[in-house]
Amino acid sequence: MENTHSPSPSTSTPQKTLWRVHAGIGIFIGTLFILPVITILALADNLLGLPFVPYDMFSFVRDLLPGAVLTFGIDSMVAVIRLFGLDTDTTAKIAEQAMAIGMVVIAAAVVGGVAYFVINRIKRDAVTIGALAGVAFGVAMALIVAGKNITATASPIAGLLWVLVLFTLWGLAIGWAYAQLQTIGARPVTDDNTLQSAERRKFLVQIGGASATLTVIGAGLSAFFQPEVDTSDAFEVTTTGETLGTQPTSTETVYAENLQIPAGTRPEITPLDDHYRIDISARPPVIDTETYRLKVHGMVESDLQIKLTDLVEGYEPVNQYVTLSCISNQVGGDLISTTTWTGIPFRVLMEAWKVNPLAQYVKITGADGFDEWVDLGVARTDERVMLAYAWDGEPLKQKHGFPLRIYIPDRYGMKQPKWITEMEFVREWGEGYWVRRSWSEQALVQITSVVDSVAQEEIYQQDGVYYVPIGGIAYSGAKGISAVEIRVDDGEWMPAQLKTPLSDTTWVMWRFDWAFTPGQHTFRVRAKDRAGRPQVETNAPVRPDGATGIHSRRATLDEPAEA
Ligand SMILES: Nc1nc2c(c(=O)[nH]1)N[C@H]1C(S)=C(S)[C@@H](COP(=O)(O)O)O[C@H]1N2
Ligand SMILES: [Mo]
Repeated sequence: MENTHSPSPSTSTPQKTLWRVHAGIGIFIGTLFILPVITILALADNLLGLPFVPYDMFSFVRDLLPGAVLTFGIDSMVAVIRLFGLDTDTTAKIAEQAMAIGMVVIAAAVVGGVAYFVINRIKRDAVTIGALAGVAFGVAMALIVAGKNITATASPIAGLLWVLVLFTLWGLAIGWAYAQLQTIGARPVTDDNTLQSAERRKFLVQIGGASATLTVIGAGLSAFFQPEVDTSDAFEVTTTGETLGTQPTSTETVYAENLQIPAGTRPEITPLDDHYRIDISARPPVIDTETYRLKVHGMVESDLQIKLTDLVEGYEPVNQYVTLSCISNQVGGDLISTTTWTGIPFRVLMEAWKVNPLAQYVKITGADGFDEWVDLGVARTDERVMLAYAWDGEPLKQKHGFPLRIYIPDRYGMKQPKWITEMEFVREWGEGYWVRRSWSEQALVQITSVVDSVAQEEIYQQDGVYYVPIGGIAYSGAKGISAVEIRVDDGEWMPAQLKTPLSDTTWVMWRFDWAFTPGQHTFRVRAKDRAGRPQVETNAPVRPDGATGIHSRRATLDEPAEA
C-alpha cells in the first residue's frame, strides 16, 4: 500500500517487508504439510500398530464437550445419515473418522499460523521456530495419545516417540517453507516485484503438489495394508448349553408359532453384519486375547485378574436371544437388532468371585473408558443378566465388544458396556458415561412398535375380498408384548396377529391382513406390554428417556389385477 506512488518498487519497498511471510500462508502450509503426516500415521498404524493421533484427538475433544453439545452432534449426524438413507453403523464411523482427521488438520492450521506470526514478530531463524512449534504440537499430541489411545498395539513409549518425531518433522518443514519463501522475497529484484510473487506462487504450487502426491501414496499404501481385526478364532464357543427365556411367560396372549411374516418385514434374527453398532470412539479398542485380564476388585474376597480362557472354559455357558436397542433409536429407527448371546450368568460369577453381600453395585469399565454402574439387586435376582463373550455362536466381533460385554434385560444399550476390562464391586452408585451427559439414569426400554412393510407383492384374494398383508415388530425390553393394533387412515384400531417371540426379551413380529381399498393410505401401529400397559403415544425425543410416539408408514395400493 505504502509504495503505490513509488516510482520503482525495488528502491522503495523497505527491506524488512521482504522478510515477512504472512501468517495466513502459515495456516495454508500447516494444513498442507499435515496431510502427508496423517497418511504416514495411518500407514504406521496399520503396519506397526503405532497410534493414529486423529482418533485420540477425537476422544479428547469428545470428552471436553458438554453432554448436550455431544448429544446434539450425534443426533444431527444420525438425522443426516437417515435423511440420505445410509447405513448408520459404517456411515457414522466414517463421519467420526473424518471429523477426527479434521480436528488434527485444524490444529495444524492454527499451529502453522501462530508459528509464522511468531517468526514475523521475533524475527528469528524460521527453521528453529518452526521446529519448536513442531515439538510443542508433538508434545500436546503425545499427551493426548497417552491419555486416550485404545487402539495401538506397539509399545507405548515407541508410540509417543513416534508422534513426537513426526510432528517435530512437520514443524521443521513449515519452518523450512517459511525460509524458502523468505529467500525468494529477499532476492535482489531485477524487474518488478510481480516476479517475486510469481516465484512464491510457484514454490507454493510445488510444495502443494509434493504434499498431495505424498498424501495420495500414503493413503493408498495404508488402505492396502489395513489390517482386519478378526476375533472369530480367539476362542472356542460352545452353544449347546441351556437357552434362557424361550418360553414367554404370558398367560393370556395367544402367539402363533408359525405365523407367516409378510415380505419386506425385517428378519426376526438380524444378520450379524447388519446388527446396529454404537460406541463413543472413532475406532473401537483393540484387545489382545493372550494378555487380556479381567480385573475384578472392590468388595470381593480378593482382587482377581482373570484370563479369558478361564472364563470361557471355566463355566457352563448359557444362550439367550436378545433384542438390543440404543436409547438414541428414533421411533421406527434402525438402532435396534436381535441376535443370540452366549455367556455366563452374572449370578454364577458373583458367587465364584465371592462378592460381599453388602455390595450394591458393580462399576463396569470398558477399554475405551466407557463406564456404567449395574444394580446388583437386579444381577442377583434376574438370571438373564449375563457376561457375554459370543454373539451368533462366535466370539464377539471387535466392534461389538470383544472379548466381553454385559447383558441387562430391559435396559437400553447405554447401560451395557462392551470391551469390559474392569469390574469394581461397590456400595455407592455413580453416574455412568451417558448419565453424566444427562441421559436417563435407569434407561428402561420404552414400549415401541414399527410398521416395516405393506406387502403389495403378497396381495391375495379370499371369498372375493382382496387383502394386503402388513408386517412389523413390537418391542418392550423384557416387559413382553401382549397386543399389537393397526389403524389405517382414520379408521378403528384393529388387532394384529403375533408370532411367538424367540424369547421374552426379543421383539415380537406381527402381521395384519387388511381388506384393502386401492389408493394412498397411512398405516399406524401401537402395542401393549404383558402387564397391559399401552405404548406411550405422545411424541418424545430420544433424550433423555428414549423416544416415544406412534410409527406410521404410507403406501399406495393399486387396483388388484383380475386373475
Ligand atoms: N465400552 C462401551 N460400551 C458400550 C458403548 C460404548 O461406547 N463403549 N456404547 C453403548 C451403547 S450407547 C449401545 S447402544 C450399545 C451398542 O452395542 P452394539 O454396538 O454392539 O450394538 O453398546 C453400549 N456399550
Ligand atoms: Mo446407545
